[in-house]
Amino acid sequence: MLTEINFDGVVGPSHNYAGLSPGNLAATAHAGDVSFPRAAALQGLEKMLGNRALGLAQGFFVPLPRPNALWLEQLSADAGMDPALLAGAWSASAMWTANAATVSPAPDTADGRCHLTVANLVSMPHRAHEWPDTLRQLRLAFADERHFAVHGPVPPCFGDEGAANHMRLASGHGAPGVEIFVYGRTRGRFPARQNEQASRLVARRHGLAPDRVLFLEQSAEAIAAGAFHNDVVAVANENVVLAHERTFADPARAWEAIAEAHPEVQIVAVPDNVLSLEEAVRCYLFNAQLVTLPEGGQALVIPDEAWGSLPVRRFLDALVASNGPIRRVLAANVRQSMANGGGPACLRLRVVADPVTVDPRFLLDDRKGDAIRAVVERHWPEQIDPADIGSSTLAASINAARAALLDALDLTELA
Ligand code: SUG
Repeated sequence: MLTEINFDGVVGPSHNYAGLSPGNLAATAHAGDVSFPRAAALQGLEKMLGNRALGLAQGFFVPLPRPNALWLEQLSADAGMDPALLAGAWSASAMWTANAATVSPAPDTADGRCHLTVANLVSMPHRAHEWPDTLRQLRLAFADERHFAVHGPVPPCFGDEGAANHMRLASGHGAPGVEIFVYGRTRGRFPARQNEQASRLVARRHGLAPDRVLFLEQSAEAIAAGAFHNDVVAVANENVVLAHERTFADPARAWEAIAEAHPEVQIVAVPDNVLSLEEAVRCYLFNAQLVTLPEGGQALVIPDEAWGSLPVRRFLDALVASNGPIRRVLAANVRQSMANGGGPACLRLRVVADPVTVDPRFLLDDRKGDAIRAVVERHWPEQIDPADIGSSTLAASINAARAALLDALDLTELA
C-alpha cells in the first residue's frame, strides 16, 4: 500500500558550525561554535523513533563520505585555500534530506512510477558536492525500476534545492495530488536558492499533468527574513496547508490558485500580528513535520524552540481547540541541527511509496535503531571545534565512524 515514508538523514560524524550559508540566519549566527556530533545524531535518532512510535513508516539515509577527498582534489586544495572551502568539504549538510531530491509519487506521474530528481544544490559550494553521493544512495534505496525512476540533477545553471521548496496536496497520500513548486528571485541581500526553471524542468521530467502543478514565487520579504527555503515558512500535508501569510510574492493569487487546483484544501495562513515573520524564522514553527496519524487526523512535530515561543503556543492552543484536522502537537529536540538552520522538516525526505518496494536496509526498525545508536555512541566525536577542521586525526576518526555505521547496516557498498 502507498504510504508516506520519511527518510531522515543520520547526522554525520563531521557535524560542525562553519557559517557557510548566507541567508540562513541560524547557521551564520552559530559560525565558529563548538558542535556536538554525537548528541546531534542521537537527537535525530530520537526524532525518528518518536515518529515511528506514532505508527509512521520511517526510513533513513546514511551520512556521505567526509571530508570529501574527491571534492578537495577538484578544488586543487592547498593550505592557503579559503578555510570556508575546506570546511565545505567536511560539512555534514547532507543530514538535511529535504534537500536531497524532489519526489513525485506514483499517482501524480505519467508513467505511474515514483520519480525522484536529486537536487544539485549549486547555490552553496558546501552543498554542491553532495549530489553524486546522494544519487548513489537514492539509486540503491529505490533500485526497483518497476516502481521508481531516479534522475540525475537538473543542469547546474538552474539552482535546485529539492523537496524543501515543494509541497503536495492530495485527499490521501495514495491519491493523485497537486504539486506546488516554490521558487525565488534574488532581490535582496540574500540569495534565492530555488530557480523557477529548475522547478519547471523537474515537473516536466517527472511527467506531472500541467493542470495539477503550480509554480509560485516566494516573497522577497520571506527570503530577507531568513526563509532561505520555503519549508521555513510553509508546510502541507494531504488537504492542509499551514503557512505564514507572507510566504508568497503574491499571496492573494497564491491562495486562490491553490484553492482552485485542490478545492478540498484547508489553508491556515498565520498572520503577522499572530506570529511575526521574524519570530517564525527564529523558532521554525513551520519547519514542522505535518503527518497523518494512523488513527486519523494529523499531528504537527515542531522543534523545541517553537514549543518555547509564547506566540506559537497561543496560536497552537487555538488551532488544536478549533477541532480542525491538526489534532496533536509534539515537540522534538533537534537543537544541534537547529543551530545550523535545520529543523524537523529539513531532516526528512518524504517519499510516498509501498515500503515493500524500498530496499529494506533503509527502513528503520528496532534492530537498526539500536545499531545506529550503538555506533553513534561508540564512534561519533563528542565535539568538534571548528579549529579542528582539517586535522588528519579527526578525518581518520570521522571516516572510521562512517565505516562502522555502514558495516552495522550492511551498506558497505556505499563505502
Ligand atoms: O542549506 N545549513 C543548511 C540547512 C538546510 C535546511 N534545510 C531545509 N530548510 N530544508 C543550509 O543552509 C549550514 C552549514 C554550516 O554553516 O556549517 C547549512 O548548510
